[in-house]
Amino acid sequence: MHDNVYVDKQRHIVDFAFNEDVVAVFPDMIRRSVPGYETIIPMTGLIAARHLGNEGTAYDLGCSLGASTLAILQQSQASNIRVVGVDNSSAMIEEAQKLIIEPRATFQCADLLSTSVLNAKVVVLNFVAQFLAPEERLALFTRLHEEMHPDGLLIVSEKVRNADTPTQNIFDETHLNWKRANGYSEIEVSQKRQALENVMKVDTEEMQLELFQDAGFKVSKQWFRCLNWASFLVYKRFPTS
Ligand code: GEK
Repeated sequence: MHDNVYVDKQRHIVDFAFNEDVVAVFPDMIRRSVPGYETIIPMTGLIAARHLGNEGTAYDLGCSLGASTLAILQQSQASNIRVVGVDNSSAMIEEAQKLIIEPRATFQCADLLSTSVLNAKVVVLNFVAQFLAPEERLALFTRLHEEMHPDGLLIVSEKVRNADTPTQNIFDETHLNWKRANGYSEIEVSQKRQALENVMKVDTEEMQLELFQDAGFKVSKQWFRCLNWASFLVYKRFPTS
């Protein structure tokens, strides 16, 4: 279904929320708004499936409709793996449960800030930490580090910003042009931007890497970047192969 959430001029732009209106158009919205989404999701599946091997649990925190959950399951033949999708939007979880009917998948409607990932080999946070308050992020990553399997791998994708203004302006403007090229009108672009302003606080790439290190993770590698969208592989211990 085509994303038309911000087509009509709205008198007050309410803060962006993952409600029924957004759920209905979500795959179209995210594909046309997040550069690299269509690379990051299948790669998440490949990387996570490789890391899980024959058994183990992966959590897909902030799973929305379960795109990463599905990508992992599609890339693994192992019957002893489990993927748990977690989202605090009941509209998202209800739809994900309808879309992904697979014995290895379960979904929970819960706040990821209070969801245990005990012994998880893989935890995916694709475009979700950016919606958390900045002061909550270190505590979250520290707890994930404590709870995960000793061989745990985090896959974190985020919107980032540049510390230097010229680069930030070039990337920002190119992103807006990309959205226009993807069919969004001026009014859609500006209303969505206003709606996201209060709910999305983004860090620089350097701040992201520092956050993972401060939380206790040994190795963080950025494996993808397109304009201001980046994805990181974050290891609890040094990977050996
Ligand atoms: C994808 N990962 O398709 N607890 C649980 N869920 C949350 C929380 C929270 N505290 N805060 C936000 N969410 C997905 C895309 S979308 C990204 C993730 C975007 C959920 C929120 O309900 C929404 O479904 C998701 O995080 C963010 O790869 O829309 O830009």
